[in-house]
Amino acid sequence: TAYKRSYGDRAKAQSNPAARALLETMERKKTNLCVSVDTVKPADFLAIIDAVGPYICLIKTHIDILEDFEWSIIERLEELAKKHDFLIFEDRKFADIGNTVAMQYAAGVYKIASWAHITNAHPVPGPSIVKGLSSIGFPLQRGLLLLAEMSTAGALTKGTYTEEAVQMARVHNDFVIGFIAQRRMNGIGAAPGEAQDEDFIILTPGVGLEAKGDAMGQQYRTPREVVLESGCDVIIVGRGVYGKDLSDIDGIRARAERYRGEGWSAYLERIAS
Ligand code: BMP
Repeated sequence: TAYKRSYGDRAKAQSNPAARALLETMERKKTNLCVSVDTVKPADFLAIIDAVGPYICLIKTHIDILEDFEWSIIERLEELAKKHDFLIFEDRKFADIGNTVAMQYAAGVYKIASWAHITNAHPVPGPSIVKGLSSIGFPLQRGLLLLAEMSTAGALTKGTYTEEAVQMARVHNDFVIGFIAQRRMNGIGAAPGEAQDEDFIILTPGVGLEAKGDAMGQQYRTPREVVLESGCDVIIVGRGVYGKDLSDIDGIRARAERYRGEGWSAYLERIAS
């Protein structure tokens, strides 16, 4: 099965350019770490990205958290992505009808499709959301992740909801490259014998080495649990890396290095087993 193969091997079989580039970057830089930079001040945002850049395959943004947004932040982000060789994932969580999300993705203040290699969507509106986003993103060689599961306590993303999210992805697997989820999704809800060689990339938030959760329902598991035991591909780490003191750049760099190491050794163990 796909998750026992190397990232580099899996890259070769991907037809979506964003999926292929992500897996190739992981193999080349030997990292399955995605850092989520959830900061309010653009200066912190850019300084943290520059510090963690060498250790990551992907940076995850919530661009609408930034205060005093201006386009030069995007230009700087793109320069850092080139300098450190990583991709950009805007965690936009689109959730509206196809016609609306197409405009939200292409236009407005942030013009997400123009700079984010990857974005994500809730499957709740049904296939129209994928159609709408694909009409903008597919010609730009972008990739979409569906939120099949969430990391928070009491999340409604379970059972047939998760199964139907996977079915939706299967129908649009040129543009949908994988899932935000807590475990591997290949083959879920498929008839026996079908979907044998599908290979969805699983990106997993709710990863932390120190805490078990936060005061607002977040739940953390370790990189080892996520990558080795649950078969996920990319660990998404926010506060575990940037911590409480955003000016402690050395600490941030050291934590990124640590999570990279933990994630990568769990992966090596997985493909060797
Ligand atoms: P932290 O590691 O600091 O808990 O941050 C997790 C990040 O991942 C946040 O940006 C959050 O929006 C995102 N996220 C999540 O925590 N759980 C999900 O199920 C989906 C997410 O996108």
